[in-house]
Amino acid sequence: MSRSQELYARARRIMPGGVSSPVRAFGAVGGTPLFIDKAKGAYVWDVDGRAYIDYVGSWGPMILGHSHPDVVSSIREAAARGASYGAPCIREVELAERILRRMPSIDRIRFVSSGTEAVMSVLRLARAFTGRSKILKFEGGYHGHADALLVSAGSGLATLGIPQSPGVTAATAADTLVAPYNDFSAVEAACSVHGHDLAAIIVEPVAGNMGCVPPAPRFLETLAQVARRVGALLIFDEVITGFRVGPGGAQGIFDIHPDLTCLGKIIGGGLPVGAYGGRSEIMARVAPDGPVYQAGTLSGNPLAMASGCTTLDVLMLPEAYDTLEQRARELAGGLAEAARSLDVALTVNRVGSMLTPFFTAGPVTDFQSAKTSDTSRYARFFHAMRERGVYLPPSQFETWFVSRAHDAGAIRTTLTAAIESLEIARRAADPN
Ligand code: KE4
Repeated sequence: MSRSQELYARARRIMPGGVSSPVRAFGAVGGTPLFIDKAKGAYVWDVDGRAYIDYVGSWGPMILGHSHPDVVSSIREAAARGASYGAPCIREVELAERILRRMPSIDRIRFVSSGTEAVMSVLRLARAFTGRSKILKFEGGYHGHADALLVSAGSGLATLGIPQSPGVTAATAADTLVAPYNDFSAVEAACSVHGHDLAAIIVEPVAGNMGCVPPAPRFLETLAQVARRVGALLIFDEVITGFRVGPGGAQGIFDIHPDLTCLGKIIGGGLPVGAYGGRSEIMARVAPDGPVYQAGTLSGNPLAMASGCTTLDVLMLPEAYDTLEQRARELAGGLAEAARSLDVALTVNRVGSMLTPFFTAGPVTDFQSAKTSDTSRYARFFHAMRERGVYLPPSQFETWFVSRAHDAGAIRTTLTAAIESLEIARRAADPN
């Protein structure tokens, strides 16, 4: 029995699924989750001492690679000055200034401790500001586990949501509309019927939670126009894309100014963080300036703020994004080429250093087309890559993350493993 298996058995006795977040339990790919012992650069080591090139990257935060020396020392220094004060500190002002310098749509910002907290707060704010109830989200979009967003599409084009989890009430779900991603007519349909009561449209400007799915040309501009026309707010959930796809996030590369933005992951450099921000007149409603209540014991935590400041500083060094782009392009191109040479149906979607190879002929432009992927083939590929020292997201419907630490050698090693793993995945499905 491996050490991971021992620990997993021990954890399952006292923790639901033996994990602190469901996707980590390997439910979509089978097998025993790896317990990670340490991480450095592009690599993680499991508790059995095996090394892996890591494309989970803690689901996005570790864009510099793990244990970046500057980030580690900034956390160490901050810890020596006290882990948490429950009072304002200079680092939260410094991180706020860094973010606002790079995201001009954000006039004012509030820190919280997770992406979920950022999204649930921003929805309350949007409803308070507009005096309306309905929210429009997109099928396959994930915005954390706040009740209002654990809502699936009903049947039909743009429908009133249905609860995606027990414990989410029908009444809550009824205020959430769900439309297919990249579906202009569905957005128009939803807004023509519900526009008068629509508080906000919330979107991942590059979807990451159905796997990586880019916005169709003019999709984001259309959302901005429709929101403005019906008097709703446009919310970009940039928890993944914020400082991932470029120095100004998705709103920078697509040149769209949402009314409100949610951030997380990278702005904490791996420590617990979230943030929401936007136009002054909207943010002025947030307590204690305004009546919209939102609070948090560890919001603006000095360690997370220090880690975020250093992460953004290193990330903004010249050619940082060029290198990320080059490595991710090499990886995506190499995967597509390997699949072509082996006659494996594979569609590789990529925006910057986030990408997903879908085991389908494609194209993959929304959740329904993503779901045409052969998930059992992905599972076989996942384990073949794991056996060859490459650690991938344990689900077809997640995004791979390339970091600054993934050098040319790591990409080459990954592609060598991928050629063998694609063949294994293909053969296992077509034994003859
Ligand atoms: P957290 O509450 O997990 O910090 O953030 C929620 C969230 C909000 N918005 C977007 C676009 C997100 O991707 C997330 C969280 N992403 C998942 C990965 N698909 C976190 C991993 C997990 O749930 O364990």
